[in-house]
Amino acid sequence: MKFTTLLSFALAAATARASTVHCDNKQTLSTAYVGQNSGVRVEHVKCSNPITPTGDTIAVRSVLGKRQENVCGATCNTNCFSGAGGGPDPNDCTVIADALLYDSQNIANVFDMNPAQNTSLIVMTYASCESFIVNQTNDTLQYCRTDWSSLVDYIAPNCQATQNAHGGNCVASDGRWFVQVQHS
Ligand SMILES: *[C@@H]1O[C@H](CO)[C@@H](O)[C@H](O)[C@H]1NC(C)=O
Ligand SMILES: *[C@@H]1O[C@H](CO)[C@@H](O)[C@H](O)[C@H]1NC(C)=O
Ligand SMILES: CC(=O)N[C@H]1CO[C@H](CO)[C@@H](O)[C@@H]1O
Repeated sequence: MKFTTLLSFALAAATARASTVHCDNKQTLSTAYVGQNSGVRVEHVKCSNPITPTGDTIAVRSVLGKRQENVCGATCNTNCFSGAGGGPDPNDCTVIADALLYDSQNIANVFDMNPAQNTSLIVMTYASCESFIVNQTNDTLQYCRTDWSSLVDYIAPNCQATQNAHGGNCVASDGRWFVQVQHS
């Protein structure tokens, strides 16, 4: 997949961020259970503050004239959160990745992150693992479950204790979205 080489390259370079994401006035607007055994929780969450990659100061971008855009396959840069301990069990993350693949075949591969529908922050949780995706623009972005699945499968084992890490993220090269994997 397109981002794989870029991920490997970026992983070596950046490994110095904490994993805490701050959500003010958290509202969970919907909850569903997905995957083959319906064991993975999916929530649409609303925070009153924008969710940005931790320790990152990437400016939020707005591309004029694009109210809706499919960003499947877009490149992103991986950062591991440094320090061993307190990260998710990669085996639990695999269950999330598998649920995303299952849903890609049984619901749809493409999904919307639509600010107007409160779907700009989607959180998936299974046991010790949580992965979320954030739309950092005011426009609707569409992303592919197969890509999200690949990112979870990549970040979880490559940003674990044996790498002196406890989860990580992948920030879109254009700064418009990011995916994070962390302890639930
Ligand atoms: C979005 O969330 C707000 C609560 O923060 C709610 O008032 C509004 O109806 C929601 N919109 C949709 C389309 O669900
Ligand atoms: C997004 O919308 C909010 C609320 O309408 C606004 O405050 C903010 O400046 C907008 N951000 C961008 C990048 O357009
Ligand atoms: C969940 C989240 O962080 N949504 C953000 C999407 O991007 C807009 C524009 O920057 C923010 O206002 C939202 O908070």
